[in-house]
Amino acid sequence: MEALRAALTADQLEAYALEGVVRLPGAVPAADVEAMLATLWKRLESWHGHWRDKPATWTKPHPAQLAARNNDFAAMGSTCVRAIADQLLGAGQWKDPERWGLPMVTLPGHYDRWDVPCKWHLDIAATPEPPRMVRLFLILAPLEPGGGGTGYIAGSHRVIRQLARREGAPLNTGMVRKLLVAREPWYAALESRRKDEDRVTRFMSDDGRLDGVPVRVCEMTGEPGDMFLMDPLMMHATTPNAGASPRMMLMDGIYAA
Ligand SMILES: O=C(O)CCC(=O)C(=O)O
Repeated sequence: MEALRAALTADQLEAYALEGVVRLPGAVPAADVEAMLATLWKRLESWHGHWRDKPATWTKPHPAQLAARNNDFAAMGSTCVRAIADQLLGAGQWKDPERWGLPMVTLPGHYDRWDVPCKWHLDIAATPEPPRMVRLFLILAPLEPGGGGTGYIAGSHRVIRQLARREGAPLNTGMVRKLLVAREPWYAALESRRKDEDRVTRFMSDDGRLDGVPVRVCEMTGEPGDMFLMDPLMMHATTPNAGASPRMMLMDGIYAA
């Protein structure tokens, strides 16, 4: 099935341009996903003592340092992913990451409830023409709402581009946040730590606006093998895992050569 998929459809390209994130169901074959999940659990077990079949051992909410000096997660660069990189960056004009797949794990049992995060960031400086790259997030285990999937502000990549164009200089995360808090009430409220507000209703509904652009907070959810493509100028955040299962994802970026 996966090998038959060419690349992004016209609808997916439009969603990527407007929303800045698009989900690609089944972008990596199931057998490869299962093998990568088993490898990641081996690292959690031997490096952190978090055993797959013993939730009582899941004592750290965010086990870190799960990367290794090998290419165990090379299958993240599936046929589908390669076709998409060819489409967005040009065939023969990008190179494989040195090592595929940075693990992102959030273990359950540490948060009573899920809420919209207050602190958001960019991974690169905002410029009107950001680097030509494809940013990828792969789901390795079923990921339900509230289960710790990466949070993002759909539409924010367009806001950030506008901002960088207007300011005429590269803007790091701190500068972007400061400008948005000063100028945009929706964003100022998003970053505020007020306790008396239903943040899910306010920030995950369709009526948010930043600099004239419709925006809303979303979280990545889906099935093993689903891949999210995310614009490099997307504001994003870690979210709590208030579900019952570990959040198991891999993340990577492919750059134009
Ligand atoms: O999902 C997460 O934990 C956040 C990921 C993130 O912040 C990043 O990729 O820079």
